[in-house]
Amino acid sequence: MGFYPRRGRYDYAEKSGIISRTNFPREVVEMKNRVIIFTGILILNWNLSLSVFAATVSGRVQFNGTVPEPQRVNMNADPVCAGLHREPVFLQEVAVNADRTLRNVFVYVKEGFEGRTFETPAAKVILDQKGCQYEPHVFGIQIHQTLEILNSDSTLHNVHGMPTVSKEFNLGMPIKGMKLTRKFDQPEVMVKFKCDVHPWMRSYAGVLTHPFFSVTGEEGSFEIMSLPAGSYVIEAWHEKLGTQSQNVTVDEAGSLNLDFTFSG
Ligand SMILES: [Cu+2]
Repeated sequence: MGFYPRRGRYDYAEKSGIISRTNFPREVVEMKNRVIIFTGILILNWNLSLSVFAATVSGRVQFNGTVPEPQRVNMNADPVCAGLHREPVFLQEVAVNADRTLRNVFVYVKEGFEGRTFETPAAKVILDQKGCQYEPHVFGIQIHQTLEILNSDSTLHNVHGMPTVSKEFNLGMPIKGMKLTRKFDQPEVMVKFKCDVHPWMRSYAGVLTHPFFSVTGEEGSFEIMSLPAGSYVIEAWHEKLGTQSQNVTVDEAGSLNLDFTFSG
């Protein structure tokens, strides 16, 4: 460790222009190299813990109780909308699959990433107005990520985004093929969208700081992948049946099965 007392001398010599940094004695260079290698290993370990050694939390959302009668949507107020459907259209509020699992449940990490920041995905999220319905009915998006709102119908839609912590917007989209984009600055579960022309149209966005979310579909299943080892609160949200949460701890490369049951 003889270089410590000599360090000041070399610092002085370097600042004075007597020597250049490349003329440092071998032990100083070796020590610097060791620090660089050690830092590199630390960064590598951190990245591995976020990618290779990451867990998956998956499961299903069950519905327990009497399945409500599906509510048929009456689109006669707008003949264009009515003309777009040959088959009856039903509200998507409590959508129970044949195996009694529940669709349109937003499952996400509610707690566990406080103080962490995540890259904004370059991919945009698309909210389509098609057949006078929103597609998707429930979705997730990260803060600052682009939301593209489309009108695929030959009729006027008025998309009314109703966040409470970000800026509300209310925009007429009269032309088929029209697009507009919006971003949310703050996380919020959930942001409601409605159409002021067609009162049956509803959509809900879970706006998060991170990408760890999933929405249940035809099999009522969800999957949250690439979750770093740690302890989290996982919440399941349903627009009519409320929320439920569970505490989980996942280790490196672990997989965890988690089920939720909502009662109707
Ligand atoms: Cu509309």
